[in-house]
Amino acid sequence: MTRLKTGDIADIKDELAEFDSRLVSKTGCTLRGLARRAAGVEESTARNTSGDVRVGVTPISWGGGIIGGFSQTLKSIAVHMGFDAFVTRASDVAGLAEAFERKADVLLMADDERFVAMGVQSRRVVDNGDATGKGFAEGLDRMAGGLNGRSVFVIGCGPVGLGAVKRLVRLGAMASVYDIDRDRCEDLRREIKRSLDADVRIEKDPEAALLRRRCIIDASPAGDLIHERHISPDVFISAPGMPLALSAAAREKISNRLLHDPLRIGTAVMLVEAAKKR
Ligand code: 2YJ
Repeated sequence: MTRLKTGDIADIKDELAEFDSRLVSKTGCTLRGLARRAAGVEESTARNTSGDVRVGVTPISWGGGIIGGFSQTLKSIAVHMGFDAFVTRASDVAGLAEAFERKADVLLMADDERFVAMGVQSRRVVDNGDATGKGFAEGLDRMAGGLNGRSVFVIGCGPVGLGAVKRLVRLGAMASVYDIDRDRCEDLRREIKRSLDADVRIEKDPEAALLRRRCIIDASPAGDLIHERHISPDVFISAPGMPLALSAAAREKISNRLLHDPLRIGTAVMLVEAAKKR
């Protein structure tokens, strides 16, 4: 998993309204709307439409340490979505206790290994990888005009790729996957069979798959995988992977048919899922 840097997220909190406008033009959904769809929560669910859900964000100093602006950015995403949110004054265990004492309904925190939202009442633990995968699959569905019955190529079989494939199956898409580690492909395939009784195809040749498929999710941390030759006018790419896998020329050519974001979409889906009632 890529560790975010201050520069990756520096502009997010001041540009959420602009991000929403761009997201609406690509997908027809705001961040909140996309997260609700990905999490399967009705627009009319009052608990998620009002500010009666309190989100406590706790900075964590373990490992690589606190990333400047990270917690404030998470708070601003939550506030933008209509939640009542705060960042704890203390970090780590003291901060977690503070969030609880200040009556947070959702606890949000990340170290170098995991980024989670925990629903205090629901006892749900929502992982960023799973939520990000779901959010970007949903975004691709909206951007490409529906994925039901269509083939989608997913690069990367980690938690984000798995979350994406789970959502793709629910959207009626046929998923194929590739990972440099073949065992991870097999693990993903087994898990999808076990949890959803669905089949996933494993691609052996990523270059051939990139040339053949029109709907692509890049859930890998590799970067520099997708080039100009892979971008025909009917290609749509949803790219949660950091760094972005598209070359500058590919990015230019794909124009508005690319969905990429380091933090907002995954966090939004986490918050909606963690705030769900049991
Ligand atoms: O609290 C802090 O400021 C830090 N402990 C945040 C650490 C953030 N964690 C990461 O960057 C993880 N590697 C994963 C983030 C996944 C985003 N898609």
